[in-house]
Amino acid sequence: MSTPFIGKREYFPGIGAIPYEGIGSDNPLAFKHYDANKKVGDKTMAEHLRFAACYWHSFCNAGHDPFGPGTRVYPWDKHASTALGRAEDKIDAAFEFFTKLGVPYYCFHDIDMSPDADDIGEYEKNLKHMVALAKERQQSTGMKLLWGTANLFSHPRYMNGAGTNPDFAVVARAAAQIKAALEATVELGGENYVFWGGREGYASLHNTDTKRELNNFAKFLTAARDYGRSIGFQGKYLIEPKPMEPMNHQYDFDSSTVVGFLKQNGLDKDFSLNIEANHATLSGHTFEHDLQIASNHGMLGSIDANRGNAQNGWDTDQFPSDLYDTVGAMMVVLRQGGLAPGGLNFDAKVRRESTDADDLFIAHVGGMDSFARGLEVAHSLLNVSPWEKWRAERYASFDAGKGKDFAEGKLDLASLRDLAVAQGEPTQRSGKQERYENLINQYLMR
Ligand code: XLS
Ligand code: CA
Ligand code: CA
Repeated sequence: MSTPFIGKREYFPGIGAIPYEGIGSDNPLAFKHYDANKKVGDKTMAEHLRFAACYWHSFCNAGHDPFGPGTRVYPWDKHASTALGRAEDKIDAAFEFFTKLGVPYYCFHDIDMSPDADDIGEYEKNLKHMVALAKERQQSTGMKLLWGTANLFSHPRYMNGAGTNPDFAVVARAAAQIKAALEATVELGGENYVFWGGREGYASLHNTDTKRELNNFAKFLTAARDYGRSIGFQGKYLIEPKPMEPMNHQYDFDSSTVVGFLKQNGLDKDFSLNIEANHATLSGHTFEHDLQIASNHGMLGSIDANRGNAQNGWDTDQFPSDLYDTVGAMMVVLRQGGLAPGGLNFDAKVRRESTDADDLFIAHVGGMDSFARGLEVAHSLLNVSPWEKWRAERYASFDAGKGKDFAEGKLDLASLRDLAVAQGEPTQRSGKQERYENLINQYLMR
């Protein structure tokens, strides 16, 4: 992370590289917990957390909502007279921001970085041009690409889905974009490639053949996987579950649903999951639940770090600031031995009312600090506190003897019945939930 400002002009004047100042500091533009080189266990914070910033919310979204236009005027949109010129300015702003913030990774959709076009040749040409610039900037700053993806949900042609569209012409059109986005990801050394099935679902069952759409979806993903491998993509493919919004129902509903779909279609070796906090809560789970289920299958690949809003349940994509969430998430990540080659991508946006240039920095600083503190607390809970011992004791009856035989599938129902008779009424065992809740608070406040 050498030069904080590399473009034609500076877009965030007055803001330098964000320093670590520790918890005594009240400087909003300094880290209080995230100290990139600090060791937690055998890895540094930077190695554990693998932070990424995203292109779409921070550089493309000016704060529009269904009731009004954007509230922020972006300086990178003001100078150039062509879409390509504005994209070139935007890439300067993006890399200036990434490097000043000190995140090692970024993520983008094809048309965040490069102007879209209905003509496929023009779209591909634009993307190649922008990817060449991104490559130069990656080389001069040391920034890396956590994942690339294609936006198959914004253009009106995708209103009925992309890979699951009832019209084959749209499926093929979507494939053209995935092909280009995979090539871009390979060219930029992307470590993962994400599929978020934004409109892969339905608005109404009346007109939808779900069996056919799901079969087509599997063929679409298989073709994408094979093409990526054929051009040298060695990273993980990631499906990002979300239960609804924009559709009434989305096929990639939650971790369990996606794991089942991948296994059913022979895709589970190449694909893992990218879990977004706000999508997990939309599906009626907690963030930690969806992380844990993916991890149980060895398929927790990466995380989109954000949070929803308890008052309305929408996909509000707020920056993560809830320490209970980050502790819970990092417990899952640490138990599975880390996230690499995935990372923690801030798929989060500042509020529509947050209109100053420094708000984008403040929001990311808060998210990074929240996960850094979550990491430290989770590490202590797992390695210092009695948490793991208590949890193991709860299941100790399966560690030896007949309980072990049962867990290994060696006991039939009749022998279980005879054992029940011999042992008599089981002794009541408290779940002791409050003891764990108190332990989290105790370590959070240390
Ligand atoms: C939208 C999704 C999207 C994916 C990438 O809700 O979170 O941004 O992460 O297409
Ligand atoms: Ca996301
Ligand atoms: Ca979201």
